[in-house]
Amino acid sequence: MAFDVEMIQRVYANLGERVEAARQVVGKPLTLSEKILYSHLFAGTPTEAFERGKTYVDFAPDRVAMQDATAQMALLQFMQAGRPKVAVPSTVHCDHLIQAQVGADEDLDAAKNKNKEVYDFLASISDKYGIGFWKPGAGIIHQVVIENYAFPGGMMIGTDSHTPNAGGLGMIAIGVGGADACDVMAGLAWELKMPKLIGVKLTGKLSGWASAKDVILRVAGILTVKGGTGCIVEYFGEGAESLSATGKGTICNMGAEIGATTSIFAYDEKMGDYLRATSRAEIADAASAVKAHLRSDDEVYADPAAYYDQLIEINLSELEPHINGPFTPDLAWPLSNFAKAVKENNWPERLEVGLIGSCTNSSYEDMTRSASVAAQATSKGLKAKAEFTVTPGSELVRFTAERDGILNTFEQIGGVVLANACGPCIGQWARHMDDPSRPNSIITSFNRNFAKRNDGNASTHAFVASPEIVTAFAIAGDLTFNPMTDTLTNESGEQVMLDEPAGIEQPVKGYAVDDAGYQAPAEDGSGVQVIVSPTSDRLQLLAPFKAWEGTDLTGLKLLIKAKGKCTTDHISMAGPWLKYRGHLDNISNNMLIGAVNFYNDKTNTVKNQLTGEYGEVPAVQRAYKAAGIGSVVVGDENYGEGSSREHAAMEPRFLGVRAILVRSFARIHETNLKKQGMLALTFANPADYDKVQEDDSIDIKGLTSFAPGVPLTVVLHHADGSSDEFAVNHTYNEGQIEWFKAGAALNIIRMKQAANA
Ligand code: MIC
Ligand code: SF4
Repeated sequence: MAFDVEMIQRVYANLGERVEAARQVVGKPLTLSEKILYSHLFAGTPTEAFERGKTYVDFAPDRVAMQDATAQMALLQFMQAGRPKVAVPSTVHCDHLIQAQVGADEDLDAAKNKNKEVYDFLASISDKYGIGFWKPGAGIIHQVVIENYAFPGGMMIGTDSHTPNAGGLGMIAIGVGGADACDVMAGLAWELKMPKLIGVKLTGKLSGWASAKDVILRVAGILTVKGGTGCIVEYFGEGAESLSATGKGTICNMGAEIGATTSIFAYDEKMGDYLRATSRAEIADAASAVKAHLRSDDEVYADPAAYYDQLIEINLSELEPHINGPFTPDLAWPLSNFAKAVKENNWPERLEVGLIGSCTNSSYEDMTRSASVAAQATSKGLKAKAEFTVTPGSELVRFTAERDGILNTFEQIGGVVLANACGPCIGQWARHMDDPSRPNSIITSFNRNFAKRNDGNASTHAFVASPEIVTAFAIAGDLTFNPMTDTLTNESGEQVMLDEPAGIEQPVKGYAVDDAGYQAPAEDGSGVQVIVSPTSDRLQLLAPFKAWEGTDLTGLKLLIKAKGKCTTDHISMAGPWLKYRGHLDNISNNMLIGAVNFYNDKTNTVKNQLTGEYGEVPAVQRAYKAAGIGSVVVGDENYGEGSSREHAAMEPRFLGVRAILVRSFARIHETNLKKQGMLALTFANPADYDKVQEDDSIDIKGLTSFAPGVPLTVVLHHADGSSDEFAVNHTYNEGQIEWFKAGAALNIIRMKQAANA
């Protein structure tokens, strides 16, 4: 399975020279992010400086990681590129399609049965193209990557928005759509706008109930879900050095929730410890030898304000545990204010389920800290009053935690250990509830808590916290409980308190695993058959999207004007729909069904302008498509925030939507739209959103002279005969305009590949 030592040595061999060249062209000391970015230019040694937040840069990432729910579409696209093998080390991880129902073993067996066709497809396509395959049960992509592949100073992309988890090991790891992964696997450059940099200085040291998770919960409160857009968040300071590598990973992981491009920590002893504990001493040694290049220059640390575009300082010694939610991860409550907030907002006080683990929080340290709380419950005569589930992030963690009696400690208070998979984090949860419409509260140690995310129920109030806080709350069964100040009544009627958690960063006896679940690809995969049945309802080979017709677009219908938050979960829901992630036609039946229609405040009910009747969004759009009429989707701020799933861009493209016009976009989604040949436009004047009316026909003008930095024009023809005309902005560069013209970026790759063949 092994990490690619030679590749890492190559990166380190070039590092010194490239960093020095970058320092020359930039003309000042460098931050860590700049060092890594400039040493991964597609063109090799840096010869010019790039303006942050402005210039598009071509990069050459070292690795690609994909999870099963996004890999299907990524690899269906890769098949079209016409290459015999992937150009960089790549892996597939089977984690998203396992539903939590009863417990680990039964659920894993059920998933293997139910998803056989998809697993067979992923295994065979991996085998053919030289991709490492992690079987169902092996673990969640980000945990497996940090345990096996992440390395300080490296750069990777992954088809999942929480790819930045690898920043815990000092890697620039960025979440992308499958089409981007496809480019890199095809040996092409990967393009990104040079990110801005947010510095977070951590002083002091964590103590008591506070943990690494609380750092990011607090940062999310400060920056909000949009605050990291277009930025890399770089953590530094003595506080940073005191955090374990996996704690750092948790912080970087959840940077996705503030829209950050990625987050990162400099190489330090804690990373060395983790690399050694996970059998990668060679990498620790190699990294130590170049450690000056794996941190910012001293001048940066001495005067950070001069080098970062924004600077935040957090004193870990004063940091309280936080609980964020409900419904959005940036609603941050310090523990001491939380009970009051629960009461004032009338959130259901009774806690029904506490869920720990996931890719965000299932390190050995997390497990031991939570287990120390659970063990006290047992010794003090308490049991978990709420349901309590534990999701290990990988088989390595699970096996080790079982050996060390940790899982048993959870089971003693009523905990149920689920499969090493996403499960309840992504709606793969058969929750046992009398009445799903009843307002209720759950708390997780995961990262996201948008409405319906965990169990599909809009009435579930989901809160996010550290695993030790979740464990304490599950024991209390009450959201107004504060483990730092409150007592609980035990089985003998006595008042008892929970002591502060205590954990161990690395297992004393070392990590252990029987079968990690890895399958290496064939040396020569040319004879391997990739199986896609033509009658499958889960997999469908792709047909290329049509090229642009060469004219302005006129007479488009407004499909929906989405109101408020419209995340990728609203655009292409997960949960039950994960099943169709490899079948574009079938999954398109979920397009925008979660978005709220501005005109009637309802979901999945929009006016069909051809009949005047209201129908479901996908059905109305299919009616436009059948009539040969294009349409436009209008949205609000941060449209498409959340996940990297490109289905949210491919579905509208496939069904004939021509433009997405919003107040602002989330980065990954905007790129996904561009890649698929869709027009991604923003109102030059955000107030023009209000001019859009339900019966509008829409023209988009200026496409024949479509050029970088030049706004396009939108004309709204209202039903009463009046019209409005205004400018709309875009961020397409030359190359991206070519994608639009060709119908999709992939069409260009295919043409190039054919020309080379
Ligand atoms: C998520 O956490 O929302 C997911 C499911 O992992 C997604 C990817 C997906 O939609 O498949 C993500 O974060 O990118
Ligand atoms: Fe899986 Fe949840 Fe992590 Fe996404 S955030 S990779 S769904 S565990």
